[in-house]
Amino acid sequence: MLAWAVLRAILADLHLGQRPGDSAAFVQALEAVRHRGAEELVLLGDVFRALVGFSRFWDESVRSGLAQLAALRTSGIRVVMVEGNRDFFLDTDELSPFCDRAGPVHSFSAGGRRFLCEHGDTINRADRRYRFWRRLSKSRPARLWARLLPRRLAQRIVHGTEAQLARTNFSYRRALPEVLLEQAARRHFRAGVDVVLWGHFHRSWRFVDGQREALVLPAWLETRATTWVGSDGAIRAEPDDVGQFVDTASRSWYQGRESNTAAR
Ligand SMILES: [Mn+2]
Repeated sequence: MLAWAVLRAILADLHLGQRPGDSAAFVQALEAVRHRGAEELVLLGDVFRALVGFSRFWDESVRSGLAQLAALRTSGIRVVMVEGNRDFFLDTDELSPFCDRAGPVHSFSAGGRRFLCEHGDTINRADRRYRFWRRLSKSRPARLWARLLPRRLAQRIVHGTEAQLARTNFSYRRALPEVLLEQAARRHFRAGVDVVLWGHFHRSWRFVDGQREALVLPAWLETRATTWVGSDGAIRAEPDDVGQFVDTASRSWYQGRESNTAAR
């Protein structure tokens, strides 16, 4: 890592609050982000079991995770949230102390390469149940309900949301939709993107086309992996046994890990 200047740290699918000890591990991960001198932290979606932009929905794990992000910002590091399927209405004023920007897509360039970050939950277009649920849950009426509902009811709905997610996403948790991922990657490549970064699927995958590449990053939830992007545009994962991003053939780091029990 000598002489390799880190610009960005990327964490995907943390699901904070889902596993014991994850809060302490998150603090450590952010400590590493500071220590490496990253300028920006990109959260590639699904930071918590669910994150709604209105504070009435926030439980203790959300509040403590957000406090960590606020502290990171205080130390001068930008925090970007890419919206996942567990994230709703991230553009509220209530969330603004905790991130510099939030949205469905984030892009940047490094070392002359153009990067595009998306969560990846819309890649499987065939999953109509999920697409319906997504449209409904992120709609204007849903937003209005979220603002007006009594707190306890609101929190019950968030917990119900998790159960709903477990059902709707089931149809594509068995295998990565590799053909759809490749198609989506090629669309982005044609639009001038050099590197596409996705989360959501929880395991590593890579597609290379000449100088361009698309990566599915492993879930932090299961691997505690941080992905680093350097000033030269190179990408590295740590710990590196979760998938070597650099100088490997495209198929070699498909992990084939299965986890049918947890909702993505
Ligand atoms: Mn997801």
